[in-house]
Order: sequence, then C-alpha cells, then structure tokens
Amino acid sequence: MGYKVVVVGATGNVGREMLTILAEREFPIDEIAAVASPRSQGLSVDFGDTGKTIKCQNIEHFDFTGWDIALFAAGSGPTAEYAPKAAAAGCVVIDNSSLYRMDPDVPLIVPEVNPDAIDGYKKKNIIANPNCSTAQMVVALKPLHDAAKIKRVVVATYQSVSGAGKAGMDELFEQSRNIFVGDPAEPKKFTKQIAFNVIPHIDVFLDDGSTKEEWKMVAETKKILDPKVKVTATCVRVPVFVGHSEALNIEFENEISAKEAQDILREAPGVMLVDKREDGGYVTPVECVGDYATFISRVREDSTVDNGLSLWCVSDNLRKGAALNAVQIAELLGRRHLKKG
Ligand code: 11C
Repeated sequence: MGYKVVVVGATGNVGREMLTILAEREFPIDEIAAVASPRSQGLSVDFGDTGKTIKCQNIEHFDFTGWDIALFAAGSGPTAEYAPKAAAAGCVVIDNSSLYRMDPDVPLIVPEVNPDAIDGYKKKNIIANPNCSTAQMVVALKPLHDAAKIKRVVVATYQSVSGAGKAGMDELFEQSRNIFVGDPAEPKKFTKQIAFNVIPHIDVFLDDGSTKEEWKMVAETKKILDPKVKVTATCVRVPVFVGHSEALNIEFENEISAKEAQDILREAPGVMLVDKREDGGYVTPVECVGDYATFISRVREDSTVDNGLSLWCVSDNLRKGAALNAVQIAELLGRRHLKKG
C-alpha cells in the first residue's frame, strides 16, 4: 500500500526533477497527480523513466482532499494561495519555496542534519525545504560540527543558472550562441551578461548591502544546524547550467586536522569525499549533475586562524538542493508519521 502524491509546479525544473526522483527511488505511490498553473493545463510530464506520462491538472480546480503528500515547487506566490488549502484538506505539504522556511511553526528539514525536527510538522501540516545553497552546505558542515563545534563559516558560492529556473538556463544558452555568431547578448532574467561572465548578485538586495540569497544561507543554517553558528556569505551566479559550488572557510571551537576531517566526511551521510590532492582529484559541477551526493574536495588546514579548515563543496542544485531533499523529507515523513501498510 502506498501514498497518494501530488507534485505542484510539475512543469518547472524542480517539479520535473521531483517526478524523476520519486520514480527513481521507487517511492511507494498508489496514485500520482501533476498540478500546475492554468497555462500548463493539459501538458504531459514524464513520470521519470517509467514510461508513464501524467497530464497536468489546473491548480485552480484541484481538490487536495484525500491526497497524502503534496510536493510544492511552485514559487512563493502560488504556494501562499494553495499550500494552506492543501494543508487544511489534510494533505501534508513539503514546500520548496522560501515562504515558510523561517516560520517557527514549520520545520525546515535536511534529513541528514535535523531529521528529528520533522516531528513539529503537525502545527501547520507544512514542512519547508531549504534553499539549494544552504542544503548542500549544511550536509557538509553537520559531521564536522558534531566533531569539533563550528564557530564561524565564510562561504563564497558559484551558483548555476538553473537556480533561476528554465529562463536562466535559456538565457545562458542564447547569450553564448549570440556571442559566438556576433549578435548582442542582452540580459533579460539576469542583471548583466551571464555568458562568459560572473555576477555577484542573487535575489534582491537588503538594507545592509547583502542579498537575500546570502541572508538565506545565514538564517537557514542557524535554523537547521545550530543558531550559534555564525555564517557570512557572498553568493555569485556563474555560467554553469546545473550544479552549485561553494568555497567554505570554517573556524572551529576545537582542534581538527584536515586528515580527521577527511576521515569524518568519508563516512558522513549524503557526502562523497573526492579529495586526491592531484590534477583532477576534485569534483566540478558538471560531474555532480544527476547525482544525489554532496561532493567534498580540497579539504585543507587554514593556518591563518585557530582550528581553521577550508574545503570545496559541489552538488546538483536541482537534486540535493531541491527535489531530492523534498523526496527524502517525504520518505522520512512516511517512516515516522504516515506509515502505510
Ligand atoms: C538560486 N538558490 O540559485 C536560488 C534558487 O529560495 O529556493 C532557489 C531559491 C530558493 O537562484
């Protein structure tokens, strides 16, 4: 016996990936629905590589009564309108938008890091999925925090255009082609040319000069990992289609060597250590696409601070950063609270 599962925002980058991962991991499903905005009504989406296609239903007319779990990848606007309706109908919402992440009555979950926090989901029947850049970072930090207590993290991100949706991917493709043939490379989705360039700006600016993407990495890490951990971030968009990279500098309370950190990370859940200290002995974004792991490379001591380490962390932002984490939350929910059969 399985679950009745709805994917909301099923035609977007993350929604499609949710369907793929549900199929790939053989999530126990009795019935699956794909739901999207009125303009996608009637479009068909693949249910992974099962050979089954699903016709999209219009969110405006969808009745969540009787459905067990809704994976929302619809953005904050539609989520604000429809997630409370789904939750009130008894369907547990796992939401990929930023809308509920900082709500004290909504758990923000990365299953490798804070699985126990899921027990608080009943207050609103909603569970939040973190921002992609936060998810991979906390997977890397958790085992090191347990071992030597992290005081402060300085992170610079190298985020792929798929984080900005299909429009971001199309813009990188079109600008690259236009530059090759001598046509103008006009920015539309991004604020400046992204092809053959990098842009130190993701999401809106805040009063203190940081961006909302940077603020999310700070605030979400505190909620998921430990409110005492200090984080400062610089988030940068780079001309990569899929896969976010992060350069982390970590200061610990207690001593920890690079060798100890490597040994811990080698065994850590969700982590794949690839750290050969030789040409090519590290992971780059193109190699992580389609994978589940958070890859860690370049672990080394930083002698400019007491108990400092630096490392490189790469993951598929549409998977661990979004769809995979949401499906892992659904699996955790099933194991702990919505047992079937
Ligand atoms: C990006 N991290 O790469 C963003 C996308 O809060 O879920 C995801 C935004 C979010 O642009």
